[in-house]
Amino acid sequence: MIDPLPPATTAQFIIACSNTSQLPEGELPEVAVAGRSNCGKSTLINALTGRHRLAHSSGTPGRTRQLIYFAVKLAARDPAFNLVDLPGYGWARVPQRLRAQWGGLVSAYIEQRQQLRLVLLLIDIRRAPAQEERDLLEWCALRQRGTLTILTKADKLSKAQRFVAAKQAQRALALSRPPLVCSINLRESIAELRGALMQALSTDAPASPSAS
Ligand SMILES: Nc1nc2c(ncn2[C@@H]2O[C@H](COP(=O)(O)OP(=O)(O)O)[C@@H](O)[C@H]2O)c(=O)[nH]1
Ligand SMILES: [Mg+2]
Repeated sequence: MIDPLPPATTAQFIIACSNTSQLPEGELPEVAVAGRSNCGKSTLINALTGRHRLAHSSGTPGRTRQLIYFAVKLAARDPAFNLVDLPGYGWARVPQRLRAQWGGLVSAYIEQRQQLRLVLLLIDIRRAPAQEERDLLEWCALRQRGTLTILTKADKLSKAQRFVAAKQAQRALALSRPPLVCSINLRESIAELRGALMQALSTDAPASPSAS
């Protein structure tokens, strides 16, 4: 058992949205969490906030097609933001097929949501990035959305294998820097992710591709 990070000052479920008219009002910046089903989205949200049951909605049918909002403030001195758990995707070429296959809700959200600051793209470290991940990154770049790619479940590989996987993902996705390598069992990787989020949120304007 690792020594956990301090739990977030605030971490609470706000709303599950089935359409854009339900998106919460207000100016809070948002960080969206994207990735295939089972890549570790909910688990990472729990680890980030130090609330072990926060995001686990398995066994709640329907939730998998909604945008799940959590209000988060990691520490007293940190900015408040909304963390948005996106439905697991199965998308293809952008933007038309993305719209059709991943659903109008997510594409409308990424395209239009003013306060969206950062899209976290999660990929299981044991899987090579696929076209769908390239498509999402390409589409976010077109929409001038900042992105951060995260390889999850790093504890499943040795340190040497993790390094190779990160290099391969960086190349496959044409990333300007290596992806963040995370595991809920590696405390320092979660601390690093917290730091990256706080840095992204400390900029005044939505991150542009050139800034990410
Ligand atoms: N070993 C390990 N398993 C993980 C990690 N993160 C997630 N998992 C497991 O991966 C599975 C899917 O995780 P979940 O968060 O439900 O994925 P989601 O569908 O993207 O929300 C669960 O069985 C988790 O326990 C990790 O860092 N290490
Ligand atoms: Mg989930």
